[in-house]
Order: sequence, then C-alpha cells, then structure tokens
Amino acid sequence: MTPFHKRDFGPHFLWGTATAAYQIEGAVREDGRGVSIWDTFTHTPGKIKTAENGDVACDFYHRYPEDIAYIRQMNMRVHRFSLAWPRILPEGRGRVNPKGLDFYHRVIDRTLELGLEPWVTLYHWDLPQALEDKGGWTNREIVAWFGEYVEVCSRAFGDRVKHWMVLNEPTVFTVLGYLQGRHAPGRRGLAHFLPAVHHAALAQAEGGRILRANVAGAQIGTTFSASYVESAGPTWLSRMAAMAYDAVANRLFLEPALGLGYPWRRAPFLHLLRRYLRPGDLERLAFDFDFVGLQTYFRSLVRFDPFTLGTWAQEIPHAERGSQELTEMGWEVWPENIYLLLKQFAAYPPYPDGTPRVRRIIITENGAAFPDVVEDGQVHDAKRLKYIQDHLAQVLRAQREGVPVEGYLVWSLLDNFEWAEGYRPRFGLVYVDYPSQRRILKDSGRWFQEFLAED
Ligand code: IFM
Repeated sequence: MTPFHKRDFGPHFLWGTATAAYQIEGAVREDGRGVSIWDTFTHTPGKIKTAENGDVACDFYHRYPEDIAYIRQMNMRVHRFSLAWPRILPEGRGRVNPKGLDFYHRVIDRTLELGLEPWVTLYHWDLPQALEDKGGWTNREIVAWFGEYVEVCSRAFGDRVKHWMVLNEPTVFTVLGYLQGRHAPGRRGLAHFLPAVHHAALAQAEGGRILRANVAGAQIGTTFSASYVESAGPTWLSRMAAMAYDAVANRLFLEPALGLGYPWRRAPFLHLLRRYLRPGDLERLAFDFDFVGLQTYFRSLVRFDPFTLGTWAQEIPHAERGSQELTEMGWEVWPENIYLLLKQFAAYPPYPDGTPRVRRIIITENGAAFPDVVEDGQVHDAKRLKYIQDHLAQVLRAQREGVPVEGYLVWSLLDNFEWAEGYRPRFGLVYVDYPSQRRILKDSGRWFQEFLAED
C-alpha cells in the first residue's frame, strides 16, 4: 500500500512519460534525416562505453503506434517526446524535409487519437552536424538557426500541439558536450563552454518568443536538470564551493530566463560570460515561461577542491556517501532531493507587479535505472517502483506546503539509449528486448495503470 492516492495530488495533476528522439527513434538514415552530432559521436571509437549507437535504438520510428499506446494503457495523459532537428532540417537550416514533418504529424495524430496530450521538446541534444561544423552552440549565429527551426516546427504543429518545451537540460548539454567532452560534440574547455552557455540561454528565450507569436493558446516551458546541493563540510571554503556548484547546476539557465541575469554573485567565474554579451543581451535572456520543467535524479554533496578552476567544487562520489542504495547509473537514491529542489525553485521573489516568477512547476523527468530481469515474461522492478513512489511522496509533501507543482512525467516510457553509457542502464516503465524489439510492461508500469485508474 502506498501512503497516498491519486486524488491527493489534485484533479488536474498531470501524469505522463518522457522520451527523446535520438534515444528511441533509430531510423537514422531513413526518409531524408540529416546527420546529428550524436551520429558522429557514437561512431567515433572510444566515446560510448559499450561502443553502441542510436542507429536502431527502440525502433520507435516504426513502432510508435504500439509504444504510445502504453501511455494510454498506464492511464496517463501526457506524452512528452522530442523532435529531431536533423529530421526536419537535414542541414540544420534552409531546406525542410517533408518526410521528417510527416513522421511527427503521425506521432501527434496517434497521441491525440489515444486521448493523450502531446508535449513537445524542441531540442534534446541532437544538433545537426552541419551546424556543429560551423561552430555549433559556440557560434552566435545559432540563435538565428535555432529560431528558424522553431519557426518551422511551431507553424507545422502549433495547431495541435499546445505544450512546448524549448530546451532539454541546457546545463547538461553545455557542461558534458562543451566543457568536459563526455557527450557530443566532445569539446572541452571554458573557451567552448562559455559561449555555448550564452548562446543556449539566448536561444531558450528566443524560442519562447517565437512559440508565443506562432501558437495560439500555447503553454510554453523549458526544462532544467537540477540536483539539490549540500556542502560536505562546515568550513567557509566548502560552503562557497557548494554555492558556486549550485549556481552552475541549478541556476545558470533558470535565473536568466526569470529576468534575474546570470548567477555571477554566487559563482564569480561566470563573469567571464561578459566577454560574449552584446548590448541588450541581458534583457533578451528573459522570457515569461508558463511553466518550468524540473528534472532531477540525485543530490550533489560538494566539497572544496583547489584543483577545479571556476567553482572550486568537487562532488563527493555517490559510492562514497554511505548510501543504502545506488542506481545502475551509480547515483545515490535520496528522495528528499526532489522536495528540496521544488522548495528552492518556488522560492524566487515575485516580479515587481506581484505575479509569481515561477508560476507552475512540472517534474518533466524523474525515474531510475536498475538492472531488470525477465522472469516468465514479466519484469518485477521493485526497486524502480519504490524509487518512484518515494519521490512522489516528496512531491506531494512540497505540494502540500504550497509549491505549485502540477505534474510528474516519468523518465522514461521505454528502456533506451542512455548516451555515453549505451543501452545498459534501463530507465523504462516498458522493458525493451533489443534483439527482438519485444516490449514488456514492467511492474512499475502496471502500478501506474492501477494507481491512476483510482478516482
Ligand atoms: O537519459 C537522460 C535524458 O536524456 C536527460 N535527462 C536525464 C536522463 C537520464 O540520464
């Protein structure tokens, strides 16, 4: 028995699942799709732990009717998915690929036909390679390239799609892709990272403005990776390091969007961003989003580290924290993290006219990877289910304390390609047997089916 009911979350609370194009679609060479930075990266030896790639993935490109039906079967309402920029504009700009648009029209049709709401993410990391060849996110022109892509998508789908998210986790794709080189496009260093941050932050707001202009009745959001940051020690240096880490992990893209500018007081090295600012940019970074997408999996316990330039912070490895449980990703299970983040996100001061800065929060991703075993055609994923239930209890706790959290989307609908980790970590409510592409609804998915069937 869970200590809560569906009705405790309120009649309008949104339930659903989230996915991303490159992680599930496959069909990378079909119907005129262009090459993305993830195609290039996964085919470069040594980049992916298991030497795997997204060429076939879950074959969602062909199996989407059956896959979307699982969301309906679980009695959920929201189907969050992302559009692949190179499917729609194979060279990133200019020529539109009608077959790419057709595919997403079919996905949207199927979603609506099942009585679900399509929630579309515009950018979930699969930048067209042709644009990376011109500098990618480090080139300021990307704000216009991205704007062109948003124009095409909003005009094509805006009559039927009313929920939009501009970027997925900009901190993650700029830190891993342009600072540490662990994700595509594999660049390293502040000289790549800082311009990428500024241009992504500008594109985030610009995308919002284009959607507002083109889509009548749109609900516009964008999503942020987050991890509640704690200082591992009581010293002043440790607390300063935790503050700078929090600035990068939780505030770098959120605060400019909220009209608060970059969090440079908390992380002085961010003043280096000024090098890329042009007159009027600070105002252009702001956009009045209808909702904020919060995505979280773990907390960050941080200590002072004299060798990490910039934040002077180092995260204590999850395995060294004495936690009871680590997920397949090696992440500590610590459910209170989601509650503390919800409180932090909701605590921003209102705009001068009194309207709240953060109006609604949707948990646009939360979930866990654990090793799954198929037994007699079933997957008894008790650990995943407990992780989700414990996190939901913390979401409810925050909501009861007045935080405007109005939805929870599970990462993910299907097991899928987990970027540099390959296919080993399984996050799905639906198990995917990759060689046969057979699907099995896991116990966690069955739990949602029953839980959400309640009045
Ligand atoms: O798989 C990713 C997703 O693409 C972005 N958010 C975190 C997930 C799990 O690592």
